[in-house]
Amino acid sequence: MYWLSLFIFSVPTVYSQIKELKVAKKSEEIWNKQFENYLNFHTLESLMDIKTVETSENERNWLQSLDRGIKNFRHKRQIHSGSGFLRKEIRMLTLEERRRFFNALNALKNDTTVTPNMYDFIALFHTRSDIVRRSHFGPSFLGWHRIYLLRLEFALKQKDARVSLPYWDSSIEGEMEDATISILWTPSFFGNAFNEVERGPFGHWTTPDGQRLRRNIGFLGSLIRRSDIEGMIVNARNHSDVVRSGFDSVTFSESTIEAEHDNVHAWVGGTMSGLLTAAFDPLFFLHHCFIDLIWEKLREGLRQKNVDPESDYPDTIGDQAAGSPMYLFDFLRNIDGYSDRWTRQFYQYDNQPSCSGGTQGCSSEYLRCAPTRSQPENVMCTSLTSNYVLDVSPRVRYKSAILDIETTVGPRFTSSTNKHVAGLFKLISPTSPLSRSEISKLAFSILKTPNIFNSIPEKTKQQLIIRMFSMGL
Ligand SMILES: *[C@@H]1O[C@H](CO)[C@@H](O)[C@H](O)[C@H]1NC(C)=O
Ligand SMILES: *[C@@H]1O[C@H](CO)[C@@H](O)[C@H](O)[C@H]1NC(C)=O
Ligand SMILES: [Cu+2]
Repeated sequence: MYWLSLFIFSVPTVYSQIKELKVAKKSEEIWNKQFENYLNFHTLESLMDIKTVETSENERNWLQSLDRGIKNFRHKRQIHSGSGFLRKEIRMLTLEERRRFFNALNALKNDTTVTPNMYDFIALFHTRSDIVRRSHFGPSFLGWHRIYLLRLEFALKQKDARVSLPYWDSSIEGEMEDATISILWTPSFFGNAFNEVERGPFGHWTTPDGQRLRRNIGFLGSLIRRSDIEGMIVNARNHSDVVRSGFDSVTFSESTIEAEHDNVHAWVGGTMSGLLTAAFDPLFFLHHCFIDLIWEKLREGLRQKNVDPESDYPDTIGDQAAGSPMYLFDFLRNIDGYSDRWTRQFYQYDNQPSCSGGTQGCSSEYLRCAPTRSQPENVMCTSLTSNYVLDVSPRVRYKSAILDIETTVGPRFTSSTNKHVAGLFKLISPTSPLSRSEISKLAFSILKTPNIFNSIPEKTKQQLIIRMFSMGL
């Protein structure tokens, strides 16, 4: 189920609640029509049963222990700037820090004192349509996820007090020629890039409905470019310019933080590409941590324009309004998520990896300064590639693509599906390593999937059809 398909999924059950957001019935119908061809409810059926988390007393106590610090945020009189913990890019951690982080995640996953386990207990909140609707598509997106990340971070700290949440700077991959061979997709970092995740720190993980984590790196979506972030920060006059204002503000050309974030979910593919399944892959939290960093930079930019990011909450009615309770964290109001205190009191961000100041290796053995796609004349930090990257053979990519097409076909908010789709076309050739029936299956899956087919350049399409014809498919 792709990102945003929740919209369709949730319409019957939450429509009455959506009304107060004034989403016109008409636009809902347009949405339905636009996407009905793409939708496939397969992956959601099993989640329906587990989407409501019943909390026992034990579970409530645990949640309270996690949220205690968050709850007290308003009572601290003195704020010592820079006294919080430091969030670093995953490749900037020492080996020891990275080992501790992965261990703490696994300790949460192994701890079944709450149901089904501590990690999934937190992730399951992101599968509930009521919660998800109130924390996406509008101005609460930024503040809500900031608090959600803190909840996981405090859980990690209960397992190992020295662990902080790292972020994944996906703009590094965004500058690579071929990000599918980035060091990230090795057992030392996140494990497999394609198909089921069988290696690395999450190699044995399953979701509560018994599925392995899946990825399909770079097949759809797009990564955040440094220049896009910088442009957004320069151009934003206030938060209203960069946040959505409801379902019907979602367009194909919007320049919002949430849209940028959607595209990265799609780019990772598999588990991460579904709004309701994404949080089962721990990469979710590192991705959102980077989104939160971008927001922090944007807030600095607003301050320089004499806009106070704490009080600059877009005019909104309904449950994403400034003064409405923050859903799931209803001891807070939505506008509390925009408070400066979170980054003053709780955490700060380490500098993004950079080549300036003579840090030859970007202060990481996994990064190096090199010419990049967007700025070939300049050097920027870019990820090392690895011979140990898992499963990038054409056959594996083919299987992964088929699986993603079959199980998670949906709308995609990017006009240009990237070159990996074009790469798949190369498999549709007489010299392909695939069997004839595999070639035929792949070709027809692409043809039958409008949002994939439509995003392919016209010329490539013609080539595809000619090639299929000449192969007698
Ligand atoms: C979690 O459980 C797995 C599988 O039983 C085990 O291999 C791993 O060492 C455990 N990790 C932690 C941190 O408890
Ligand atoms: C954001 O800026 C625009 C343009 O200056 C303005 O029209 C709008 O009212 C501002 N929004 C808020 C919430 O201040
Ligand atoms: Cu989310």
